[in-house]
Amino acid sequence: MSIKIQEIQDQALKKFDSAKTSKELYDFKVEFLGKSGAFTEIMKSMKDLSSDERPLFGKKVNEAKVVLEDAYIRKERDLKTKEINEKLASEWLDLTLPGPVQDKSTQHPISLVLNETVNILSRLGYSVRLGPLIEKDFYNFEALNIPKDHPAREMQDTFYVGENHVLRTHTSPIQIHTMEREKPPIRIIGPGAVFRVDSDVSHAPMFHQIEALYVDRKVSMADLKGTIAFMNRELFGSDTKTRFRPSFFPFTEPSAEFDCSCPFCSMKGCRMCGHSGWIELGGSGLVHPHVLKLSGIDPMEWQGLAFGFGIERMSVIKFGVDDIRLFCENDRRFLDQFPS
Ligand code: FA5
Repeated sequence: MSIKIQEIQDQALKKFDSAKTSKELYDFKVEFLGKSGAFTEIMKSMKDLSSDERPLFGKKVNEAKVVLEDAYIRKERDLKTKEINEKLASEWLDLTLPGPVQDKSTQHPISLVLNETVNILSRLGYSVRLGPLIEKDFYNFEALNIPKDHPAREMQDTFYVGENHVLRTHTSPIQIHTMEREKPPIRIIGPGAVFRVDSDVSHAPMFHQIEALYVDRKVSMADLKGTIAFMNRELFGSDTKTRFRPSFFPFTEPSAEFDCSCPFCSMKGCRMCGHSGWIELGGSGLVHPHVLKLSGIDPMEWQGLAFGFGIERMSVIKFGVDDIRLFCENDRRFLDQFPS
């Protein structure tokens, strides 16, 4: 019997030694030491032995098992080390290789022009104020001298939010919020999104405006014209001309729309300026005395100038984009062309 045990042990050691992978080694372990392995089989023959022989037999089997367990652990450790080394050798990383190209983000063209315009007006002493996108009817219209049923409400197709609230149709309500909260002299700009029921190549349902308001003693149309002409020259180049056309806004008196000379054709006339040589930018005027009074400011002591313009229009001129709707489509092929 002892010879048989020795034979199995030798056989197992040989197989363990020949194993090339941990998996193969494990299979050999099962073959000899597993539940139905060679040692379990040989233990079955114990019943044929005399009671004197049995303890010695059991001892020999256990000794052989210990030898094999030790051999298994050693071989398994060697194979694992070998496998890790092979893996490290085949999967080595060249840290000197260039990394994957990162998608770099760019600023949205509207943000670029908005920030640039805010910077220009900041240099003239204007500081930023913001207002809510959903406005009370009062701030969007009535406080701006546009009472209910006034025909001027038709000028701006409005998205209504319930009875008394609207998505603001312009940034002019920021004028009112500021005059209610602050005492003159006031010199503020209010940038932000505005909404109108409007959509074609030069009109979007959501677009951006910047409002400017300056309230002080002896503010005149000369201040208004000088400020807007300066802003246009800074934005579009020193040879840019500015034109004012008499117009009507219920919250300013007198009122004027302002245009800049077309930079695409040097005022010869082209598709971008509708062959007129001029591109419309926004509305302006001296704050109506009634609006000052409604906001608690004495029009006999203080005067104000105000203007508001569309950032998308400015961006069209700045970047030569001829369809305003491209600005809100979020197409990376379009957006990636702008500087970061
Ligand atoms: C106003 O919104 C006045 N609140 C401006 C103002 C402020 C006048 C202060 C006097 C004093 P208007 O509706 O004209 O005015 O719009 C101003 C500018 O916004 C337009 O000249 C144009 O540049 C831009 N704009 C108007 N509608 C759209 C639109 N649907 N899509 C893109 N830009 C638009």
